[in-house]
Amino acid sequence: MPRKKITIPSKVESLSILNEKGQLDKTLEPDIPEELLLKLHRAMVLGRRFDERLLSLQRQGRIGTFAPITGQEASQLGAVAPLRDTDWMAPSFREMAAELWRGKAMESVILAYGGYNEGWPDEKEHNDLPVAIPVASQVLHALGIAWAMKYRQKDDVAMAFLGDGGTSEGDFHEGLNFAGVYQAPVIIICQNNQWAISVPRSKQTRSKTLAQKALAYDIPGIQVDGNDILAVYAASKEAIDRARAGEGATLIENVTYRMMMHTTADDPKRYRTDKEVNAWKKRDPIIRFQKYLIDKGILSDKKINTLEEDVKAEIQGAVDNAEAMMKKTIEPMDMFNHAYEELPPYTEQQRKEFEEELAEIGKEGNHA
Ligand SMILES: Cc1ncc(C[n+]2csc(CCOP(=O)(O)OP(=O)(O)O)c2C)c(N)n1
Ligand SMILES: [Mg+2]
Repeated sequence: MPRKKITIPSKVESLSILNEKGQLDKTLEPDIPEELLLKLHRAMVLGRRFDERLLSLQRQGRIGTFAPITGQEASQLGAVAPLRDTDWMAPSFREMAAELWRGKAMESVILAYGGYNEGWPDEKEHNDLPVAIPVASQVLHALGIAWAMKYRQKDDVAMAFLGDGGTSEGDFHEGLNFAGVYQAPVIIICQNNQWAISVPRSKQTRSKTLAQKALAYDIPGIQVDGNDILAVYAASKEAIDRARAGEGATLIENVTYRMMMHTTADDPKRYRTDKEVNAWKKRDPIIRFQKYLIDKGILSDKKINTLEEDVKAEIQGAVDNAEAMMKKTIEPMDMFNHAYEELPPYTEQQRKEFEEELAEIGKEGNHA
């Protein structure tokens, strides 16, 4: 029997449109209307400033632990911008800017991070799943929805978010395999932010790119400069259009950087250098995009200052509203109302017992 090479008909591309100085490769410039460009810019600034405000609220003990998104604004907003409202998004725990873009209120983010049920999305309002903490589970969630869309012959698509660390999980590989076999309309956005808590990208996998992991499942994989919003938008739009046209799944690796701590419970100074962080500061996605918009003649320093003031006031309004909501009596029975359409018998039993207990406490005039 001969021994011969099998040709694998796939390749991995890498895409960058704005360089690190914000200069444009005109041949690759996506056709994005001015209004959308400015809306994206505003969303990036809002995401950054809100992240900073959340961090200060957390440090003052006004909310609990959360995962900051600073540095990853382009990587998530460029991905969701080409989605339609009826499409689906399955976020992990680091997609705050994308969730706001899709319609989540800042008040909900504050309430959720403050530990209030009321902060989680009302699925009737938009087609997004709540934040899912189990790493890489988002791939399976989005895939299930995508498969359902296909089964129902709808042309809606689903987008999953996960991190570089997530690509080492079984869920990620099972999801890609299933998506390939069933040609599911799912777009998997891997935000490669170089760290999985304290595990660096170099220890995550020997693969040269994360995008190439798609090839084993015969799915297109592309590596994108995740701090270049034009490149992220272009790659995502292409993948979304393909999925909608019935051509199946895509894996997109957005190369970016987690500028802050993993969560507010982490101290990154224990495992990474200032030199590394400073090198990435030079690739700030907001500054690069602003340079592009200024060169295009649709943004100026004056407009940026006005926008900053505007965003600050909007954030302050949301903080005030959320804190007023926190002061209102919260309904403890609510915890039974979100997980199941019909409660399983043992949970129903717990619900009854809890109800009785609350009634007892009420009788004693001891309602804490
Ligand atoms: C299945 C599972 N294992 C472990 C954890 C604990 N954990 C939370 S985030 C995280 C690292 C995730 O890194 P990455 O996928 O790169 O995402 P990033 O936090 O960088 O956005 C781990 C191990 C978890 N949430 N779920
Ligand atoms: Mg990571």
